[in-house]
Amino acid sequence: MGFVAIDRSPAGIPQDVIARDNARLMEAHLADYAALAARLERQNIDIEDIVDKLMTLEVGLPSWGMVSGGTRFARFPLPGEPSDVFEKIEDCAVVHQLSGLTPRVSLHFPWDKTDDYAALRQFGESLGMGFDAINSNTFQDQAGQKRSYKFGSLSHSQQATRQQAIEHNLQCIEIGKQLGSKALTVWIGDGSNFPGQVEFTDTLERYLESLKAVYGALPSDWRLLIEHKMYEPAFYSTVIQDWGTSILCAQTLGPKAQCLVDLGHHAPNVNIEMIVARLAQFGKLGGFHFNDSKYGDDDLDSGSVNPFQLFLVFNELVYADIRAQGKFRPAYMMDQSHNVTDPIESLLNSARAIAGAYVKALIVDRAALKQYQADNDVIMAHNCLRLAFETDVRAALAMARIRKGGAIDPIACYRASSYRALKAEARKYDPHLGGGIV
Ligand code: LRH
Ligand code: MN
Repeated sequence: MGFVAIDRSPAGIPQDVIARDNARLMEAHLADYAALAARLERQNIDIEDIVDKLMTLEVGLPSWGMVSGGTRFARFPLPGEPSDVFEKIEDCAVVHQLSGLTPRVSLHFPWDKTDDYAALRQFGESLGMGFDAINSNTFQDQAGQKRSYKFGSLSHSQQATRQQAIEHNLQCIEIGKQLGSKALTVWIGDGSNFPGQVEFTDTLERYLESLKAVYGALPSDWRLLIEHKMYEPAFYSTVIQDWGTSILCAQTLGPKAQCLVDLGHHAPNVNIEMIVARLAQFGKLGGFHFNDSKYGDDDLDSGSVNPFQLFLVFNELVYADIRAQGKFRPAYMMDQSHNVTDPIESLLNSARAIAGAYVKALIVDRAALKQYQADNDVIMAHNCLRLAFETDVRAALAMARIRKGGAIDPIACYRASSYRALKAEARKYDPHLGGGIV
């Protein structure tokens, strides 16, 4: 059975809308680009090198972020939001079309369950979209599920429940193979709310025994990404609570197991960029869930609260890539919850923030930085980073978008297309549709 396209409104943004909006902004853009080129040239940096490198940056989109997110208090659906995985991929294609940065979507199962994955893959490819890491879900009970995950999943005290969770992860790998994905992300909510509720060591041993079975089923060219999180839904202990536990598990499992860093999964003020450096140093940095937060796992737009931290993370990633002679390829993905914005606009903004952090990290004068660090010239070493962070690189980001057929001003172009309004007319609107998080 072929894929079921349920609405006939245009897929994507009409090219003439993009061309018209770019024409409106082109003269000012070229002036800004020339000014930035001259500024970087004074630092012996060729802006064309920077744009070429930026053209290789790819960030995966979270399928679950394509609908309005919510909290335990409420979710406020957006008219015209996707109602199934096909419509989610359509909207992902719009983000990629305008940003040029997001050619893959990361699916979550069973939230994105459908009955023909070959058709889904074909549909995605017809819109220029591929499939990033697959996310399993053993933190919710599905209708008709035999054994509950209330007291855990891969680390549950009872073998039968662990086996159920293992089989779900094996099914996710099978789906991923059909979609051309190359990684499985395993985040579990397993933990406890009371001292004494679980025995820490036994619980982690059960988790490792379960994950060994999942690891054993991975195709040779796949990665298993272990995602740590300090708390929630468990509020006293969490089985994979921090990067230390995650790297020990990844080292125990084998070379295909690596750690995924979700920026929101750490206590406030934790030095996440140093965690990134550590995981990269030991060859276990497999991927990211980019977002931002002020308090807990707020899943806010990347770079919207602490853009300097995002820059410092990319500063470590650029350095790790230099140390790896350019062969350092963690899976960059976003994991955000868009509770009060149009998800497409938030993802366009976030893709731009991520690209901006990367470009600013690329223009750090590393030779000067290394010398100032060797000389313990603290201020000059710090200012090497500050100078790069304070450089307005937006013209370089816009040039990369133009060269990928995207928009100089993605948000303005998206609004000029009336895409969401057209989708609100065309798509069925079900305010009770759960985006997954709620
Ligand atoms: C857990 C998490 C995980 C996903 C979920 C949607 O907080 O970050 O990556 O499975 O959000
Ligand atoms: Mn995450």
